[in-house]
This record gives sequence, C-alpha cells and structure tokens, in this order.
Amino acid sequence: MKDQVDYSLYLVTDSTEAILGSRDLVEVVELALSGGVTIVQYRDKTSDTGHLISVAKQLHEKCKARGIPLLINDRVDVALAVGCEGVHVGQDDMNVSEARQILGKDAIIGATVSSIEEARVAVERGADYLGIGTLYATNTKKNTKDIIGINGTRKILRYLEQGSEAEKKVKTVCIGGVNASNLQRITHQLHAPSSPSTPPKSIDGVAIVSAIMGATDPKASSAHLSKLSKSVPAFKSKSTEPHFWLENDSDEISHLLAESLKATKNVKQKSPLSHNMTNLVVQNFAANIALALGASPIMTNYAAEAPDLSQLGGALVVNMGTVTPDSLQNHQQAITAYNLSGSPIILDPVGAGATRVRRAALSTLMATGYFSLIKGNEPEILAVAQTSGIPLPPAPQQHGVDAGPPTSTLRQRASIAARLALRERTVVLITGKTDVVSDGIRTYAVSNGHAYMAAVTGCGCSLGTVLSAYLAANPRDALYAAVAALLHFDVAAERAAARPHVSGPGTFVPAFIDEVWNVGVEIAEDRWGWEGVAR
Ligand code: 3NM
Ligand code: MG
Repeated sequence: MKDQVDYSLYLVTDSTEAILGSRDLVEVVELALSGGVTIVQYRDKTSDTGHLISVAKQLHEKCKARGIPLLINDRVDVALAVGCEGVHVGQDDMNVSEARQILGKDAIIGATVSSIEEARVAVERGADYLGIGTLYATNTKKNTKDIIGINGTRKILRYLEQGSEAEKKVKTVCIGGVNASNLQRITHQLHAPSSPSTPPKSIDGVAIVSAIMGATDPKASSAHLSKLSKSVPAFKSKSTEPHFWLENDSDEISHLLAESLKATKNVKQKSPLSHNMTNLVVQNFAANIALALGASPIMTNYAAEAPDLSQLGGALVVNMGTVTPDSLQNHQQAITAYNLSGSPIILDPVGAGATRVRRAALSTLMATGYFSLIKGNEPEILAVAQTSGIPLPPAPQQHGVDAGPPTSTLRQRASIAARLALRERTVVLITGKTDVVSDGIRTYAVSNGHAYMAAVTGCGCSLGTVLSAYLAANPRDALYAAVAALLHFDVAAERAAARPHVSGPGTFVPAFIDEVWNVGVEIAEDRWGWEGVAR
C-alpha cells in the first residue's frame, strides 16, 4: 500500500492569514482534492493540539473518501490520535526513527532534507520519502535553511541513485516556490537522462503550498497543476535515438537539409512574432533582420507586456547585452510568462564570462526559467556550463563580449554543447567560424558564414532573433529549427559577401539584409535550396 503512494502533486496546507485568508481550511483542501492533488500534508505550526486534532480528523475524512493519504507535519501525537497515514518531519522535529517506533512500519514517514548528508541520515533512519528543498526562495516559509535550486536538488538525486538499496528506493519531492509557471520545467530538469550504468532517479513529485492554498480557485489551480504534472511540456522537443554527427553522413545531411527547407517555409508562412528583449546596440539591426526573414519583430524590454505577447504563438529572445538590475527583473518576469504559455525562449548570455555582474545575472536567469535554446560564443557557453555545474577547467577571462580565437577543438566544443544540452534539457548553440549545435543527443556542425559578420555589431545578437522566429514557427523540433536558422543566416551572409560591390563590413550590411530576404523568398517559392551550399 505504502509503495503505491502517488507523490506527483503533493499539497502542503497553510493556515496563515497571508495564504488561507478567512477561508475554511477543510473546504480549501476539499477543493484541492477534487482538483487532483495526490497526497496531503496538514501543516499548522501554531494552533493548539485540540484544534489540530479536530481539523486533522475532518481532513482525514475528506482524504479517505478519495483514497488520498493524509500526513501531519511534525506532530506524531496528532497523527496517532487521528489514525491518519503518517507524518512529515523537519530537521528540528522528532527524527524519523523515533517517529517510526511510535507509528509503526506501515506509516508513511517523510523528512525535509537540503543536503546529501541529511538525505543519507533520513534514509538510514527509515524515511519513505524525502522533501528536498528549499528549491526556490518563497514567501511561504521565510526561515528556510538553504536555497539549493535545481543543481542542489540534482546532486541529492544523483547521490541517491548511486547509493544503497534503500537510497535507490526512497521517494522524493521537491519543495519551495513551485507553481504553474515552473512545474514542468522543474520536473523536466530533474528528470534524469537515461544512463547506461545506474538506473536514473527522477523526482517523484512536487510539493506545493501557496500555488494551491493561496489560489483564488484552489480546485481549478490544482486541476491545472495536475494536468501540467501529467502532460509532456510544451517546450519539450521530441527525442530520438542517441546520435552524434560531425562527419559527413550523407543520408543524415539530406534529411537535415530537407527538414531545414520545411522550417524556412514555415517561417515565411507563419510570420511568427519575435519578441526581443535586447540591448540598445542591436535593436534596429535585429528588427530589420526579423522583417527580412518574414517574421514579425517587437522590440520591447518592458516585461509587463510579456503575458500578452507570450500568447501570440511567437518566441522570446532574452539578450543579456546590457545588464542592469532593472533589465534582470524584466527578464525574469518575461521568462516566467513565456514558460507559462509554453512559447520558446532563446537565451543569449552576451558577455556572460566577462564580469562578475554578468555571471551573477546568468545564474539568476538560469534559476528563473527554462530556455528552449541557449546560444553564445565559446566563452559565453563555458560560463553557462559552469553555472549549470558542469565541472570544467576555469573559463578563460572574456575580453569584452567578443569571442576571440577558440581555445578548444571542434570535438571539445561539440562535447560541451552536448553535455550542457543534456543537463539543461535544451538546445545549445556555440557560435564561431564553425557553429556547433546540439540537443544532447544529436550534435551538428555548420561551417557556413563569412568573416564580415564578426565585424558588424549586432550580427551575433540578430542570430538570436532569427532563431526565435525559427523555433516559434517550428515547435516540433527545436534542433532542426536551429540548424535551419543557422543555414539561412550564414548562407545569406556568404551570398551577400560575394556580391561584386561589397567591399567590407559597411557595404556588407545592406547586402546581408537583402540576402536574408532573398533566401527566404526563393525557398518559399521552391526556386532554391541548401544543397550544394550547406557545409
Ligand atoms: N518547506 P510554496 S519550503 C513548507 O524548504 C515548506 O523545507 C520548505 O511553499 C522547505 O509552495 C516550504 O508556497 C514552503 O513556495 C513552500
Ligand atoms: Mg517541522
């Protein structure tokens, strides 16, 4: 029976004025039950024992009627008095083995842990599940010990999957700041990629307080969360067989080129919105490139518009080119809105390796949301990899925002792109003379482009805009969309540079805009293809 517990949507109650308000706790929990929460923890840190027992009894009736387990926070005596299914204990409460002695082997006993050591001890003492947290800072509980984020949570999961039998078996939920805008990303990012050696350990559920207890409509809110927890995230690209390609495999290339043609036609046909939150330097150029593609650009850095814009089937570019405390806040707000709608976000961590401020901003953004694609030059992606917790030798200090010569081989870059993509469950593009793009399973290199591109400001940033249009118009496979975007961009540059009157970066710019336009039109009209030009 205990092994059958569904932890996927774990409700933790709250009786405080700030969250429950003047509503009746039992009624709110009943609404949440009808919305689909799968397990309930009654958590009330202040009421008298008599009140706790009386409320717990009512909650137990409601839960029992639906076959949902009820646990009590902290108070083993209350659980015993009510005869409910178990308890949840924090690090300062009665410990798991003491609770087990009192409640017996059939009780469900969970413990809060925020480190590997706490997890080890809790499992050793016989915990059935671990509440791992604090995932993200939350107003609900101010006195939390540690904000451990996705990385800290992953470390605990990785420890457990390689541990003892009991550690492999223990169930896990994460807690702190989980809501509808981030639930799917969190479970997606905590979903272990399959590894050949040990069976991977994914999170079994999310524990939520305010997004249900504080919701205006707790039933609708838990139904929405439940649906999110059961469905494939909108941002998740379909996965295929493991594949690593850098050499010339002609079948693969033909397929890729055919898919790329379709992707370009889709951009022309759908004219997707490209919402750019980008720096002052590139706004005009990027908007022109978007128009030349056939996309519909909007250049706004004011995040209050993002909830509306995110509903229009487009994509967002978050460009860190000019970081200020204000831009950071706007980016965070917009990321939340786009994640909620399932529309793609391109992260362009401009100059991420250059200053401490930018490294901190990057880390904040990565903790805020899920990105469908992360693009950058080599030092930028190394900074992202480091932020993501991939062990690397210290990244070279970036001078300004430009890349400088590569410090690694193409294979090394391909390997970093693939590892980062797998870890962040996204698509990673490392730009350079040869671009490398990977979703962690498939890795491609594209060698088109022209040296003038590096001499025109905003060229790299406007690739972010191109990628956003391609991902928005091609939601099925972000990797193919990215390859098509690269081909369009790079081949247009080659055609522009080859024009007789183009003699340097200045004359290159208008020709480039023309060729971005021409390539799109010629492909849409079936007059031209990538064969013979793609490298
Ligand atoms: N325990 P919300 S965080 C009850 O870190 C609780 O152990 C935490 O509330 C821990 O879903 C937390 O509203 C509150 O963010 C989580
Ligand atoms: Mg406690």
